[in-house]
Amino acid sequence: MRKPKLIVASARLPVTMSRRQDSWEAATSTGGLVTALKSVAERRPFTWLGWPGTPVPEAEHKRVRKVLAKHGSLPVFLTKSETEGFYEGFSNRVLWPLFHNLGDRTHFDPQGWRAYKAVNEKFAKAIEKAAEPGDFIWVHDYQLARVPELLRLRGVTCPIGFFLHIPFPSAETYRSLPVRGSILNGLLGADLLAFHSYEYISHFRNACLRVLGIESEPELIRLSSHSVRLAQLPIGIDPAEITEMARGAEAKNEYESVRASHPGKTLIIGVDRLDYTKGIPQKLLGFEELLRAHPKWRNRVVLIQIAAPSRTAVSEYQQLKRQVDELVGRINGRYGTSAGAPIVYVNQNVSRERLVGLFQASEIALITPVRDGMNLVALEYIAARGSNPGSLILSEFAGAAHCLPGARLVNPHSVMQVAEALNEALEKRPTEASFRHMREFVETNTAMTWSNSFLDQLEAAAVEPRPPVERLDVELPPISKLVSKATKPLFFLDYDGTLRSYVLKPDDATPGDRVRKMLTDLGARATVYIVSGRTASTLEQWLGDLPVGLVCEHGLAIKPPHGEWLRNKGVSGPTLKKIVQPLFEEFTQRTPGSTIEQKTAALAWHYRGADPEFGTFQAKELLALLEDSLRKKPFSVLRGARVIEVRYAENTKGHAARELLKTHSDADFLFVAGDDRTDEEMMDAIPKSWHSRAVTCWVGQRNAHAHYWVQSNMDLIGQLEQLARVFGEKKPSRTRSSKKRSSRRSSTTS
Ligand code: ADQ
Repeated sequence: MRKPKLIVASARLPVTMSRRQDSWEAATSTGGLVTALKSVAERRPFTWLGWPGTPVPEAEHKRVRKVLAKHGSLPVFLTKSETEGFYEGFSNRVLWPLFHNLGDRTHFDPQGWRAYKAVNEKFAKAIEKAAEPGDFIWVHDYQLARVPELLRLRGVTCPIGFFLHIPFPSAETYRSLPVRGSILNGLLGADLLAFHSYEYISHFRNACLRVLGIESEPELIRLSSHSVRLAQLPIGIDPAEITEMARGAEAKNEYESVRASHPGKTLIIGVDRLDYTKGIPQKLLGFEELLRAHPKWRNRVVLIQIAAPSRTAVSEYQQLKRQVDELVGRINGRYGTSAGAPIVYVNQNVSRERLVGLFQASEIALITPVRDGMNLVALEYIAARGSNPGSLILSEFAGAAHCLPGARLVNPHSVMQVAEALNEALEKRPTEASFRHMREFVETNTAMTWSNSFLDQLEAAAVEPRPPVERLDVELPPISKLVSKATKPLFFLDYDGTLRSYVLKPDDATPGDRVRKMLTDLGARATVYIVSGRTASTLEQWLGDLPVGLVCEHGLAIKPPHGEWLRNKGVSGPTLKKIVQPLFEEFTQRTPGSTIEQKTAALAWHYRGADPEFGTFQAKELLALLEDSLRKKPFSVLRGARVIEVRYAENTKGHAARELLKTHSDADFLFVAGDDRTDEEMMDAIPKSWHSRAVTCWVGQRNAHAHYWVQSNMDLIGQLEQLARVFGEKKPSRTRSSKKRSSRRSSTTS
């Protein structure tokens, strides 16, 4: 039997292709992710999918594919303009600064966003092609945020995991992203979403609430289509590999050479990509302040700053390079003597072995990002020191600050704080105990445990299999066959969220011309009911002139097409008035933006217009109070999309559906569409005897209660228009509307 594989997708492959005369050569990189995934490869076969780092002419694709296959990699080929818009553009000029809380550095350009969407689509297509049932998909980082949702839309049923390597910003910052909904929805396509820290999870949950109105639990977001697990999984390194390097000649040589160049001096090390998030200018200013405020350290300390060139074609990075050059020049000019300069600045990539030697030689590591997802350098420094404690001065804005309690945390924006932390570290050697705690974290939380924990959680997500729900297409054989045989079609259609998208004020959700025309056509050829939670008077006002039946307040009353309203008699108005109304009024007063909707047999409290967080908080309190006050009373409390509704327990769409199916028992085709929990009741109420002639459809996402799904209201309307056309050509007869009503109903008008 085939062992299910893991498909890893990242913007860049760990293999870079380059052309040498007539052949293609592959250079493999040995980044942290490669190390982390090595141990996963022992567990299950895996394929790495991504861009091979260079544009490849189409005629060469086959050859490059072949070379990459030998490295277990699958290419996603991108043109130059695609990488410009997707990678350098939207990813690195919008998401990168914004997610690092540097909103003023973002440059949104619609062209870049289009390229980002198109490239994410390309990745999703390539993953879909590579995935077989039972496989696992692990998508990496902000460049591919749309991929999880796109995979779902393509009908991929494998569990999808996503890891964000960078921070998730506060909801307040995130809100400014012009395409904020699209990125969030993209990520929410995953079954497992993991971040370095709880802080980022909490920011993400807040953004979902503020931007999409989606509420969540601390580690779970329940969507109608699936649940998204939220996990905190700080990445680690491979400490054994560093210990091994420390024993090697290259690290030893570097150690000796740097110590010999600075005899008797205390060394402070800084290793960063030359990126504006890494706080290199802040670090230099803090170091300058140390030398100014504590002259005793002049000539006694050296800061070795290694800065790896990064994104060198981007103007912000060129500017940063100039700024760092100038600062280094200024400080060295001011505090340098014939005995040497206080800063050694190396603007180069340095081998990992040499870095280990430098870490061993440096008593202090100074890491001051203004924002950093995790920061691997902090972990590498601790691992390289072995049993010889070193002082770690770390920005409180790095994810690693949450995991390394022995570090001296600083606010990098405060030059005084950085200088004082340096002064303290120079005066006081780190204690064994504080260093040991950090070492323990680095040794237990390795790159390997990180990737295995991720995979464990992703495999757990697979225990709940994704329902095999297909996208609705009325031309699909199972549906077209039913339609071709049908002579008496019956439709139950929910209104809000199904035929009409949600709006801030419920009264504004009037039907447009297209919906009215579709219902007119369909109603002329089939028996159609709009099954809604709305009041009879609203439904009458909006749809009363159309040839469709109406069901109001989740089944309180039913009006057959061209007929009269027939009401369910079980209405208990006094309890609603006495108990529920005062509670709702109190909460409306306390919650600005919330409103009460008065129905005949129900009361609804809408908080869509309230502050999302406060609204949710208030709703929780109100729910608890309602539960207490309505105990043993014939009412049910319904929690909908930012609405709490109290209604008579027997008024459910499930009851209404059963009633209607009895009335129209001669129907030979049933179509039900909905989008929220009350519609699940309607779908679940369809008796088994109807299953072979019923089509159920969910709007928005897949849902286990329905056979099919559509992405939007407009998609559904298009499909219903098509059905109206087909039935128009066939001229089916209407179902018999029972003259004998159930004894539970008595005739009334609304
Ligand atoms: P990066 O932003 O790349 O990663 P970081 O975690 O610090 O940041 O990793 C950088 C790596 O590059 C380290 O392994 C470091 O040793 C190496 N490096 C830095 N300067 C170098 C130089 N001059 N020469 C050679 N090597 C150098 C993103 C996020 C981080 C997150 C990681 C992993 O921005 O916050 O920790 O992913 O999830």
